[in-house]
Amino acid sequence: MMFSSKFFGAVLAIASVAHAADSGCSSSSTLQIQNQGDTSSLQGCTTYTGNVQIASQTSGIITLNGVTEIDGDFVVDGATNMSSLAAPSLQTITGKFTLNNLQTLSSLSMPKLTSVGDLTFAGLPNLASLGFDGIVKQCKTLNIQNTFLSSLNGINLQTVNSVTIANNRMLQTLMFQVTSVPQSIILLANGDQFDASFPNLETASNITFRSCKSLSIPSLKNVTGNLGFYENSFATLDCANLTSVGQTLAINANPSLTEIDLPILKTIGGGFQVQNNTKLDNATFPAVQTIGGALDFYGGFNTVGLPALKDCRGGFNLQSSGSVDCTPFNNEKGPNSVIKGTFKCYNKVSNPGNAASTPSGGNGTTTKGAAALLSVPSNTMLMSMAGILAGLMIMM
Ligand SMILES: *[C@@H]1O[C@H](CO)[C@@H](O)[C@H](O)[C@H]1NC(C)=O
Ligand SMILES: *[C@@H]1O[C@H](CO)[C@@H](O)[C@H](O)[C@H]1NC(C)=O
Ligand SMILES: *[C@@H]1O[C@H](CO)[C@@H](O)[C@H](O)[C@H]1NC(C)=O
Ligand SMILES: *[C@@H]1O[C@H](CO)[C@@H](O)[C@H](O)[C@H]1NC(C)=O
Ligand SMILES: *[C@@H]1O[C@H](CO)[C@@H](O)[C@H](O)[C@H]1NC(C)=O
Ligand SMILES: *[C@@H]1O[C@H](CO)[C@@H](O)[C@H](O)[C@H]1NC(C)=O
Ligand SMILES: CC(=O)N[C@H]1CO[C@H](CO)[C@@H](O)[C@@H]1O
Repeated sequence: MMFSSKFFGAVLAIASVAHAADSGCSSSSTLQIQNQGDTSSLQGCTTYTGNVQIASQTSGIITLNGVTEIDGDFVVDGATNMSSLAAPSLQTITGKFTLNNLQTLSSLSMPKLTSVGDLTFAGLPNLASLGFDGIVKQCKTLNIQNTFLSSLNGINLQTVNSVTIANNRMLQTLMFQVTSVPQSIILLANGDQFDASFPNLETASNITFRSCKSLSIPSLKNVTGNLGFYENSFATLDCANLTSVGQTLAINANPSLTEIDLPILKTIGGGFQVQNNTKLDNATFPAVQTIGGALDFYGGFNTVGLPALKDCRGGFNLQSSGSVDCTPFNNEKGPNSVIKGTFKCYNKVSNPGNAASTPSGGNGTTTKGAAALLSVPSNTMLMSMAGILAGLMIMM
């Protein structure tokens, strides 16, 4: 084979361009982009090592051509006049990917993006869709707040450490395949029909679900920290596989809730709250044995059942405007019995409230307990001392 010198010349020219660009493919100082011209320094780089920032005065359309990986942070903050952002070849951002306070951004196109370090999108009132056609599957933290997004199509995480999705008023659906979230999941104040689904989620540290219309967490087994359901509009709360909550379990102010199914929940390490769910008639937890903190229930219940309860280490407050039967709980109170802390059980209360409130107009009993003394691990010596002290307190 023969090559013309003209051909070789062209090859050399391309090589030297590539070489020149290579030397600019890494920097310890942040690369500032103020207009489309400034993106040319990324164009010849397959991987750019360093942080890239689009300046706040940037306007119009910005396209990052060529680059497939940013090994660093990519931040766009306060560029209120930037309308469109594209990166046709970008697959990976290893650090932060932040889009913050971009008032006119209406188009985002990153069709090859699959992996991001920490994704934070906030204050994007005109961004209706993500433009991640390649589907982002990996992300350490995901935080999306105050956007116009109507779907998270383009994100389907197999692994993530924490998820916060809040105040996205157009967002009506979310489904993630994750099985374990080592830190937290927080979903709050999204669309009025917001349907959240975690079909494979088995464990997480802290979980808050607030103002969801429907929720599916069929595989959830353990929450090691807090688990809270607040102001949701679903009628049934179903956690068929949940066995333990490490800290507080709260089911509060869910106005449509009529049924709770936690059939195998056994252990709650902290407090247990079922409060102000105005349509909930029956709060029965067939398998709950241990409550490490206080039980604090109030509402309109006619039935409250804790048939397996063996150890409630904190106080017990049950106030109902309905006709709950306090007899089984009355029989379980006392420093050496099941319910160790301060005990209140009242029915027909006109305005039922939490443990700190004094029930009015109802019928029931209050018994001071020794909860404060029992925060130390149980041991017979301490238990009997607590018993004596509790006795003394009642005598005084
Ligand atoms: C956006 O454009 C408007 C009108 O041209 C200008 O007044 C404003 O300063 C620009 N904002 C930024 C952050 O550059
Ligand atoms: C879980 O929530 C508790 C209480 O807010 C907090 O102290 C703890 O750090 C959280 N854990 C994680 C892993 O986020
Ligand atoms: C619940 O747990 C059981 C036993 O581990 C398992 O067979 C079942 O598939 C789980 N259900 C869901 C929906 O994950
Ligand atoms: C009870 O829940 C409703 C929402 O269902 C809320 O508006 C109200 O403030 C709550 N009241 C108390 C005393 O928590
Ligand atoms: C209350 O709920 C439990 C568990 O779901 C059920 O077994 C029981 O029959 C219900 N009681 C009433 C009075 O509805
Ligand atoms: C309060 O409870 C006692 C004992 O269960 C019962 O005898 C009494 O009738 C009740 N009073 C009211 C007002 O419900
Ligand atoms: C840490 C913790 O509480 N682990 C429990 C998770 O749930 C399984 C049953 O599904 C228990 O066996 C673990 O002890």
